[in-house]
Amino acid sequence: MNSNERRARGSAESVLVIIPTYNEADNVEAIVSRVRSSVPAAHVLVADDNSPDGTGKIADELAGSDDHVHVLHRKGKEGLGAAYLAGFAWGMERGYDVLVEMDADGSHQPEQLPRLLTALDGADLVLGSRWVPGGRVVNWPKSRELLSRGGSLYSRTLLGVPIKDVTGGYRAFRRETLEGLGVEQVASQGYCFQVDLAWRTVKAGFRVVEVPITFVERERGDSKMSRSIVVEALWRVTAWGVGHRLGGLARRH
Ligand SMILES: Nc1nc2c(ncn2[C@@H]2O[C@H](COP(=O)(O)OP(=O)(O)OP(=O)(O)O)[C@@H](O)[C@H]2O)c(=O)[nH]1
Ligand SMILES: [Mg+2]
Repeated sequence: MNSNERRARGSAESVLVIIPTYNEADNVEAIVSRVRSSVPAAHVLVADDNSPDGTGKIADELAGSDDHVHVLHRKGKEGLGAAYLAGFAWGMERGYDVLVEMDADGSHQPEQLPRLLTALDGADLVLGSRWVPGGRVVNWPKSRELLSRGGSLYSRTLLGVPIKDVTGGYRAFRRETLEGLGVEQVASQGYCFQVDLAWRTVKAGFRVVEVPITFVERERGDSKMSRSIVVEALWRVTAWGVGHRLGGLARRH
């Protein structure tokens, strides 16, 4: 059944929660079960990049005993952005109405997903936001908070996107939004991937709403955050911002 048929029948929208994983063997089972109990109607897609620690095998076992859980096995580590693009394509081919991004490490609490989905009634993209009133971060050192707040402020100012938490990765997209963005051309990874999608969404004229979330720093497993991810975000956002501003000037003259 495609989304139009589903809508015509008046049934609830179908939701796919995409969870990219790389070496999340200690986290994958807990996050999947928390999503399943928080929003029982939602389906889950684990997009695993052939994790050496066996995350993909655990995900297969979960999928084997629950028809709402699916696994997309990818051949190797290609980054967060590539895993999401493959997950979006998988979900859109199967006609899901709503596609959700969620980290595997528990930072994005599945218990707050209903809040994002409710806000999607009046939006085309909902961002779980740490930096709007009511949003917060648990267990982060001040340095990490400064990096995140600074990254958002820099991107927001340079690109002119009216979003407080533009690097966050807890999001719910309507499928029509993704269809309207030309996501297949997105090459960015990491934080930059999130900025890129948010910026494209704003430029395309879609409605973006931020809802406050409590972001909890990972307790188990290793971070994949690296200096290169931060550097990539910095140079790409700077290049886009300069291009955007020069384009604006050229149009005015
Ligand atoms: N499939 C896939 N998933 C990835 C890749 N890199 C990161 N991830 C996943 O993307 C999510 C976010 O990565 P994290 O390592 O938590 O990055 P972060 O939240 O910036 O860093 P921490 O705050 O230290 O957790 C996690 O679910 C990771 O397993 C990748 O190359 N491929
Ligand atoms: Mg994390």
